[in-house]
Amino acid sequence: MTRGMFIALEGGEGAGKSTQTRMLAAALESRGIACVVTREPGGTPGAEAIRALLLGVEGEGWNPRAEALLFAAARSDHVERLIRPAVAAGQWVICDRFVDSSRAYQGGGCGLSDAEVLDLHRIGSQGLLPDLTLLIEVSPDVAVARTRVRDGDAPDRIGGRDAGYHAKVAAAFSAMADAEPARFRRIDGDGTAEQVHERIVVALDAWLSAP
Ligand code: T5A
Repeated sequence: MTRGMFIALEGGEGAGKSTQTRMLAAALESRGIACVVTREPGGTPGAEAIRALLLGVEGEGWNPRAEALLFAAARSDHVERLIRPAVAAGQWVICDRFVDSSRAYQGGGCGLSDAEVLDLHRIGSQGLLPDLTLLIEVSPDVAVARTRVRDGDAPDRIGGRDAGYHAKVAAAFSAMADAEPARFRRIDGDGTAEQVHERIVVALDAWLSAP
């Protein structure tokens, strides 16, 4: 059996990752490629329980190091129980956010070093990286308009942080894509969902046309 593929979609709030994750999986399934669609934080019962701890707005929240540890713990369970077995079984795993979100949010946004975040990932998930990371980038005003339509005035604990925080997150994602061009593909997320989907299909051409 051939090994599957692990694709992560990344980007800031309202970039359209969840929408594009669903559209990509449907397009792959229509080509006969078996897909597993999942998300972070979450994807397994244990990781979903940690998600509720991280994103719920009750209580006083977490300091940046505790937050990073919780994301890493959720990811460890997700990788061990879902992602690695699915890829080993020949499936394509399409994941809405992965470790680069920790590097951007807990690193770029909260001030942990990239080395610290990657150390946690090495311990928790043996440093697993996606085969391909699609970074969806939208202008800040588009992101705000989209999240407002979806969340109204009730964002989650991290989505509700201020514009300065989200600008640091976007800059961190951009720097990662520049530093790792072999793994990242930058996708312009402005325009309709269908237009963005077409850009993703083009970016995947090399993998889809492989024998
Ligand atoms: N986090 C996560 C960390 O801090 N560290 C980590 O390690 C990880 C994994 C997760 C939060 O946790 C943080 C990041 C996040 O703050 P979440 O609820 O899972 O939060 O949601 P997000 O991933 O943040 O989802 P977003 O808010 O970023 O939205 P998406 O998935 O990018 O966007 P989507 O597809 O839900 O679309 C948003 C709205 O826009 C519409 C959709 O219909 C929806 O209403 N839309 C479009 N409208 C017009 N044109 C398009 N092209 C559109 N695409 C989507």
